[in-house]
Amino acid sequence: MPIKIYGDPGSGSLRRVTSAAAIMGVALERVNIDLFRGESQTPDFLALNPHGLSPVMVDGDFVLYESSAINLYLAEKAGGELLGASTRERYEVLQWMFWSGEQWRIFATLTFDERIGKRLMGQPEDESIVRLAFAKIRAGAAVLDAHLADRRFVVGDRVTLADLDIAAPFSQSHRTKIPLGEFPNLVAWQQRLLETVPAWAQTKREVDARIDGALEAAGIQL
Ligand SMILES: N[C@@H](CCC(=O)N[C@@H](CS)C(=O)NCC(=O)O)C(=O)O
Repeated sequence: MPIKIYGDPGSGSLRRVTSAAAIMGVALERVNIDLFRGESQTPDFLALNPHGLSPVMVDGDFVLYESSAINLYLAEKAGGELLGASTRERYEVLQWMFWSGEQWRIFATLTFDERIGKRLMGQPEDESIVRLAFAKIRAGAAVLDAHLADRRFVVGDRVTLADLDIAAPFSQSHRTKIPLGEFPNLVAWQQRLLETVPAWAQTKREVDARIDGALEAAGIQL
């Protein structure tokens, strides 16, 4: 039975999972959840994830949410080096994944909710939230930029789950205008990911088509 993954193609969190699965050659059966139509709030979906957030993975009778946990599950199942090539690298990958979840991605999500989500609902953005998020993003980006000054990838010499978790906020950055362009090593690393990891470039096209389509349908120009 194929592993099912529920999510919206515009979601950066789903992108982390679909990219990792494609890199590892894990086949996924996609189940589309239209977040703009509230499909993550239906009783059926809430039975899978009571937080009403996607993606959710279903493998037989095993249900798992949180993209990073799903990616760890798939990486352990598939083998390969997305979790790092050695024990030490594995802990470095985990360090960056936890950092991304707690200190980084959340501020990109806040910015998306304020700048895009609220606009789609006809509400004004709260500038104080955007200011706070930008300050946090700049602080994290400065450290990342220094880390990437002499590295091609976040850990080791090839793409790992750490890169996917940390790069995901770039999915919306040209729409939300988070200040990542101030950090040249970050920009170069993102470009390197797009050029050397075909799955990452493919999922970017998917996210862009979905979000740009939704904005166009709502008559919103950013
Ligand atoms: N930490 C969660 C974040 C999941 C998340 O924020 N998902 C968003 C899409 S990227 C969502 O489902 N939003 C629906 C909502 O807020 O109602 C993960 O990594 O899976």
